[in-house]
Amino acid sequence: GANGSPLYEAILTGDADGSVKLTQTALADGVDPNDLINQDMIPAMDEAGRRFEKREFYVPELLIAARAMKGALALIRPLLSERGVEPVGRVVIGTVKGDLHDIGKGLVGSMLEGGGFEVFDLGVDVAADSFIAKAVEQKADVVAVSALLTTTMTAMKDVVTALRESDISQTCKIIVGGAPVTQQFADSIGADGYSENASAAVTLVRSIVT
Ligand code: B1M
Repeated sequence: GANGSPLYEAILTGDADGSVKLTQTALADGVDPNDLINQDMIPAMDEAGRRFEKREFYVPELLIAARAMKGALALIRPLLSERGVEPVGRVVIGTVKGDLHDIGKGLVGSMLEGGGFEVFDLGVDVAADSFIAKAVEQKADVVAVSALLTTTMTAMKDVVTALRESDISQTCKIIVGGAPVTQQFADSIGADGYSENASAAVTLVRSIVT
C-alpha cells in the first residue's frame, strides 16, 4: 500500500486485534500518536475508500476497516485529552442528518478535548434542531458539523439556518468540515468557519473563542 506499515495493513485488512496490539506497542515505544493517526491510520482509510471506488472493497470491508481504526483510536484518545482544569469553551459536535460516518468527527472531538474544550458529541445522523437544542442547553460557543457524503453535506445549510434563527445566534458560531466540504462550500452556506482536518479544527475553534 501507500504506506505499507504493519498498522496500515492491519487497519486496511480490518484486523482489529492486530491494530490494537500494534498501536499499544508503538505507544510503548514512544511513537507520537499524531504520527500513527496521520501516517498509518488515515492513509489506510483512504486506501479503503479507493478500493471501494474500484469495487475491490464493499461496505463490509469498509466496516471492518473502520472497526479496526476505532479500536486503535480508543487507545490514543486519552493521550489527546490530557486537558487542563478550566475548559476553554464549549463545543457541540455531530455528523449531519443522513450521514453515518463518525471516525473523522470523533477525531475532531477528541482533538478539541485535548485542546481544552468541553465537547458534547451528539453522534451521527443528527437533525439540525438537535444540534441547536444542545447548543442552547449548554450555552455552546461553537457548533461543529461533519459530513462525509456529497449527498448529505447540503443538509449542513439547515443547521446554519436553525442556528441563525435561534436564541444563541449572537453568541454561538458554526463550523463545518469533512472530506467533501471546502472553504468555498462553507462560505456558500454561510458557515462561520471551515477546517480541513482535526488539528486545524482546534486552531479554528480557538481563534473563534478567544
Ligand atoms: Co463511506 N463513503 N459510505 N462508509 N466511507 C466514503 C466517505 C467515500 C468517499 C468512499 C469512496 O467512495 N471513496 C464515499 C462518499 C462519496 C461521496 O459522497 N463523495 C462513501 C460512500 C459512497 C458510502 C455509502 C453511500 C456506501 C453505500 O452504502 N453504498 C454509505 C453511506 C452511509 C451513510 O452515511 N448514510 C457509506 C458507509 C460507510 C460505512 C458505514 C461502511 C463506513 C463508516 C463507518 C464509521 O464511520 N463508523 C464507511 C467508511 C469507513 C468510509 C471511508 C472508507 C473512510 C471514512 C473515514 O473514516 N476516514 C470513506 C473514504 C475516505 O474517507 N477516504 C468513505 C478517516 C477519517 C479520519 O477521515 O472522516 O474524512 P474523515 O475526517 C477527516 C477530515 O475530513 C476532517 O478531519 C478528519 C481528519 O483529520 N473532518 C473535519 C471531518 N469532519 C470534520 C469536521 C470539522 C472539521 C474537520 O469541523 C466541524
